Amino acid sequence: MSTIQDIAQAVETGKLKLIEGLVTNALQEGLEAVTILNEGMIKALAAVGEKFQRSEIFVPEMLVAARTMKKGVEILKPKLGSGATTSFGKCIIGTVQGDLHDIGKNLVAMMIESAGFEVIDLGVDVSKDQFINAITSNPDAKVVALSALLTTTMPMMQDTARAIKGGRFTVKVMVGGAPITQEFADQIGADGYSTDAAGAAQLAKKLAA
Ligand code: B1M
Repeated sequence: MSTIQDIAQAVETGKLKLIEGLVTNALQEGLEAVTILNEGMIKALAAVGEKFQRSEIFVPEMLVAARTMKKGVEILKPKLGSGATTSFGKCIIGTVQGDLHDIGKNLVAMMIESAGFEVIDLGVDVSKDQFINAITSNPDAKVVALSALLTTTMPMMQDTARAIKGGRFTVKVMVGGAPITQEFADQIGADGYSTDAAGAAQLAKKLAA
């Protein structure tokens, strides 16, 4: 029997080979995908971050934990979407320049897609100019979603949001990521902020309406 604790332990210790079986078993046993994600995986990565902060582990361990989580999310993906059929248009998403974290951004992209958007994912380390080029190439895009996980990349989020808002674009800008707050979002002129992926999908729909 796979428990949430087994899954959390596998993510925390980077047991890449075990995660697929553990998540598959947990789903077969009736555990909800969203519970596995929130209680098993996201909490485990938070614990990894705390260990890193205390210098109990280092970047390679953090990386293997991230890969293990990504593998687990692949298995959960078909179960996490809402299967919405309404079309809300295009959403451009990316992690801002200098920032390589993409697990949260990918979850946000997945939830936004399943809420009924066509998602254009620019990936990680996306410069202000790359965002502007994507908006120029997709003038019908409704929302641009910027993610940042590092306090050091918050200024880049600010530059990007301000460049978009300062251009002649109708697209709405939403922001999120662990260090981002509503106050910061207001300060940089973003149209919206969400703390998590499910909230981000709701927000994107509201902004696109
Ligand atoms: Co990094 N890292 N990391 N890391 N890493 C953090 C963020 C850190 C908090 C760890 C710590 O010290 N406790 C710390 C940042 C400290 C700070 O800035 N104050 C940190 C550091 C320091 C670093 C390096 C600088 C380490 C080094 O090299 N010395 C380096 C930077 C590299 C770079 O980006 N240039 C680095 C590297 C890495 C790895 C590559 C090893 C790996 C990332 C792998 C990957 O993403 N492919 C990694 C990891 C895994 C983490 C932690 C452990 C986990 C991040 C994660 O994926 N969480 C993280 C610690 C932590 O977060 N507690 C840490 C799970 C994910 C689901 O949550 O991304 O927060 P999150 O997304 C959430 C919400 O934030 C929100 O929704 C998501 C789901 O609910 N959200 C949005 C995210 N984007 C949103 C956008 C929205 C709305 C909501 O709208 C647009």
